[in-house]
Amino acid sequence: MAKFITLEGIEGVGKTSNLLYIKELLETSGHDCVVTREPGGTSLGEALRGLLLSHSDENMSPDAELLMMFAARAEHLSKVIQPALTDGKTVLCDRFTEATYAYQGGGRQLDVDKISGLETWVQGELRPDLTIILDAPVEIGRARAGSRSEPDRIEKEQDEFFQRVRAAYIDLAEKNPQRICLVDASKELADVQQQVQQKLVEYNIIS
Ligand code: Z5A
Repeated sequence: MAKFITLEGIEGVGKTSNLLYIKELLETSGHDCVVTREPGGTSLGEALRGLLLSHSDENMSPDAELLMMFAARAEHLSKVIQPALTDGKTVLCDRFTEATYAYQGGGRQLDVDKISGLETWVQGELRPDLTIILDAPVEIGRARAGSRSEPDRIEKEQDEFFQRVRAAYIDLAEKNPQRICLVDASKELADVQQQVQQKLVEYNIIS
């Protein structure tokens, strides 16, 4: 029964809004769920998240950013994700390695081989059973995220950065259809949730 499910997309597409809905669907189908997030999910991971998303304008080298994402992930896998899966629980994670391919690979234009090397080192064979990418045009995501709060270090990037992030997500879904799917998140929330439910059925996560 244990499944590893991740939710992805550019900022403001509705990950937070859909996470609880997915948890409810999973629990109704008998999954015992652990909900977590990246970067974060452990005390070290949350401390790294604070550094990664600080409101500072100080530059961080793209390699340092990449390595910190994977440092947080190594801790998260060892302390939370692997133990939960071993215990038969379903892990529902707000972002995971596909975010690294999209943001550090697409957005920062880092060499994808660096990312896949770290992925293999830190995760071994482990990949999510299903990754749902909530996809919407950058203008929609940014408008929804809007004036919610002061933008963090990554949210301060220009639209072109997020266009590359979105394109990288679409590319991941096209290349890995067996475990990564897109949902049209530009629609109303009820419509998005219906699409999400259909994907969970299609990928045999719920019946
Ligand atoms: N990051 C990275 O670079 N590399 C990595 O490897 C990892 C992460 C793991 C983490 O931010 C940052 O870390 C992220 C990528 C980077 N940086 N950026 N940008 P995060 O995931 O914690 O936060 P976020 O991406 O900025 O998410 P968000 O802004 O909180 O957005 P969201 O959770 O997707 O959206 P929401 O809060 O559910 O919805 C936003 C608003 O839209 C809200 O008012 C909703 O009520 C509304 N909404 C939601 N859905 C709809 C629909 N369908 N219609 C209308 N309105 C809607």
